[in-house]
Amino acid sequence: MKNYLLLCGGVGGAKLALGFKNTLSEENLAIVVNTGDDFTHLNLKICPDLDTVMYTLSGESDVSKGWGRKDETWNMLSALANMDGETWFQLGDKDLATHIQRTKLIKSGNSLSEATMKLCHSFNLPQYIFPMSDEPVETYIQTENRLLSFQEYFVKLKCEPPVTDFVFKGLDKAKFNKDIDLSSFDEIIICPSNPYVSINPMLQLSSLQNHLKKFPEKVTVISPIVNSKSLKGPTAKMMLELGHEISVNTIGEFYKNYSQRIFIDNADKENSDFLAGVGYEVHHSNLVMNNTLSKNKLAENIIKVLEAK
Ligand code: FO1
Repeated sequence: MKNYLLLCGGVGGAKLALGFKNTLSEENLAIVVNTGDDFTHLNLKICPDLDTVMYTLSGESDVSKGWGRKDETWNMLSALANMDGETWFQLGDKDLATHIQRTKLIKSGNSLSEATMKLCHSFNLPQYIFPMSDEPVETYIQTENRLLSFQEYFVKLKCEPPVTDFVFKGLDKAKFNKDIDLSSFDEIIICPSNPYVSINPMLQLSSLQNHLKKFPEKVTVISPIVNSKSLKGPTAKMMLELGHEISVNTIGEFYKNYSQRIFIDNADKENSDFLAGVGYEVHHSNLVMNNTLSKNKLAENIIKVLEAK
């Protein structure tokens, strides 16, 4: 069996990561997760994408929301609301424990990678979830009037302001996770996550970017756009605001310097010729993952193609 590295954002990427987890043995899998959405809120270090992947892989996620924990209670949040506290970013009681523990681990000298490993251990997960970097990279959304921090844009303003650009702060000091030896992976999968705010922060880290550009034959993109719609979140809305067509063609153009293989949904077959013209080997599958079976099936289809290479 080959070794697989997944590059993953939050909700959409986590679904495919679960399919890979259910299909591969743990020594063949590593998942590098976006940390550009991380922020400090109520003095707590919050890493939404790491949490989403950790909860999803451990069977602890709230599947209907995509983020947060299942069987959650909200006592802290309603007590905070009664005090006119800050409640726009919803923290459930069980989820809060994760942020308290992570903040404590980091304040007592652990790196984000070490804190992630310890948290994953408490969810009975092996060590295959890694933050993209131990140094902070912060994603900002440029809108017509203001530069918004990511969570302010995403949660507080519900992705409403039109986007004109993205800014990633901290890149001068940030390095790709040193625990990941890129040369040890046979295949690299770009999960169906938002290319602009979930995958692009990682691509800005030079050692990862250089590796993908050097070995694009090892890199497979899974489209987050299906039938001219985002599988999840604001990808399609952002595409439109940036002046691009909402289509798998735009995904293909975005990753063309990093990858030579793309999986698109059966509904987008008519775009295959365009993508082949851009230089991709094009594969078709059902990319809509609305239950465990479809998550596993997609992972199996991708692995089957890549094992046969
Ligand atoms: N997303 C929301 O839309 N509203 C929330 O109140 C919210 C709270 C939250 C708390 C912890 C956590 O780990 C994630 C949370 N998310 C929330 C999701 C998250 O902010 C976004 O889905 C990602 O940043 C985008 O990938």
